[in-house]
Amino acid sequence: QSKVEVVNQAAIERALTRITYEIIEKNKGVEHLLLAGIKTRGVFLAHRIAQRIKQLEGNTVDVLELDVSLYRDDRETEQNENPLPLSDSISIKGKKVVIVDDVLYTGRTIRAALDAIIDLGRPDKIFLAVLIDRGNRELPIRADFVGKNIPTSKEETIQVSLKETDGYDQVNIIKL
Ligand code: 3GP
Ligand code: 5GP
Ligand code: MG
Repeated sequence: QSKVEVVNQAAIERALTRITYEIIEKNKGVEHLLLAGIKTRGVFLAHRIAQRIKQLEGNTVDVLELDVSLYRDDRETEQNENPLPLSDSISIKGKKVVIVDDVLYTGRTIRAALDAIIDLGRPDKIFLAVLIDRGNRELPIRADFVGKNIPTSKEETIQVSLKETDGYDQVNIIKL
């Protein structure tokens, strides 16, 4: 097994800063913006983008925490679990939602996230921001904002470590 660092802490910070500028530019500001982080690391990345928006624009943008495991088409789920992943009281209607995740791979997680969000209301628009796009899509899904494209084979995985969950920021390719 080999482990190679592909993105260091400074590069992660810069990528998030660039993505934040891109989001602000694409939306012509941050009005009606809502960040939807996908658990676990997507939530922390969404909070970091929200912090940057606050610094740059002065506005507070809500961060919704999405748990899409119940919406996946390739996972067994308990029928009586609460299907609503919403951390209550945030309205989706008329919002420009930016889904935030750490790694984009087959696209099935994002498809599930779209289902989850649309179940909650009708947003004006949905964007996708990811820290790493590792390729190998199985669905017609693409990201609007990408930190870094890292083409991988099926034998490789991307290890994303973040301060909030792992104590440090780093992205590695793990080869089995
Ligand atoms: P995350 O919730 O912080 O994103 O899927 C559970 C965790 O395992 C995820 O953490 C993800 O980062 C990590 N993981 C590493 N490799 C893979 C992989 O190939 N597929 C999936 N689904 N998750 C992976
Ligand atoms: P997808 O549904 O696009 O195949 O995978 C996206 C989700 O699975 C992401 O939320 C991510 O956490 C996880 N995932 C898939 N492949 C990897 C990977 O190589 N590394 C990490 N860290 N997560 C992955
Ligand atoms: Mg993830």
